[in-house]
Amino acid sequence: PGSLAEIPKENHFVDAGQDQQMGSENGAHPLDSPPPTLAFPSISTADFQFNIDRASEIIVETVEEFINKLGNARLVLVDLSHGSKILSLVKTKAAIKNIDHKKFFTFVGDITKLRSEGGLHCNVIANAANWRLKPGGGGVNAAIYNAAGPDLDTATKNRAGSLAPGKAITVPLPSTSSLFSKEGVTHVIHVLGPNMNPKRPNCLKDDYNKGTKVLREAYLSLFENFASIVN
Ligand code: AR6
Repeated sequence: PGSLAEIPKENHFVDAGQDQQMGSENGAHPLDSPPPTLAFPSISTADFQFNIDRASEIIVETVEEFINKLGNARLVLVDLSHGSKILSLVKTKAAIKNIDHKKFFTFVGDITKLRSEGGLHCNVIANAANWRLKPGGGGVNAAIYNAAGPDLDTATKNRAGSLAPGKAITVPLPSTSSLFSKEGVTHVIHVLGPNMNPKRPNCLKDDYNKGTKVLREAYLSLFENFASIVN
């Protein structure tokens, strides 16, 4: 079970899942390095309360626009649980659009433990950041800063002091960071999505015209940043 041969050859989008993915990577020749891979969380859909159905539409559209500019590189949408609504919506919509599942798939796991616990090597991970680029605050931001150690905060502060909604910024991780040594992550891309939560700064209230524009811009900026690392 879990061999590469079991992944259908046609363009049916499948959830690689942990077992299948582990098998395919472990089955690779030891000298083969895995293709450049960006793991990203669903931006804005938890603490920032962006509508999940609309977000899934935007993810699939922007992935489709970008996927052919990435060569052999891969994009992976990650969430913590098998019950994740965003993963299942995106999986369904990507299948309808016949997006190549070898280049884009969903994966269940902690984005800070993808290689050690999931057997999936992602050299770049995205963070759903806050505008001050501060550690903590819960969600995936807190998880990434905790896993990376103080190096990430230092390296981030060297690059920028804040981020505007819709923008992304690449931070190379020092090799002393445990996220680098344990997981093989060389870069973190911070992304600031639109905020629909009245308790957080810059709330768009219910303005989904603006929100959609900003979330699209956030993903395109994320993918551009990843492409610059890869090329
Ligand atoms: N691994 C993978 N996915 C995760 C993890 C993890 N360790 N933790 C959360 N997710 P959120 P936002 C998923 O709230 O909505 C922060 O406090 C989660 O299930 O982290 O953009 C920042 O400082 C969801 O699908 O980001 C900002 O202030 C996705 O990651 C604010 O929250 C994003 O959830 C940003 O809110």
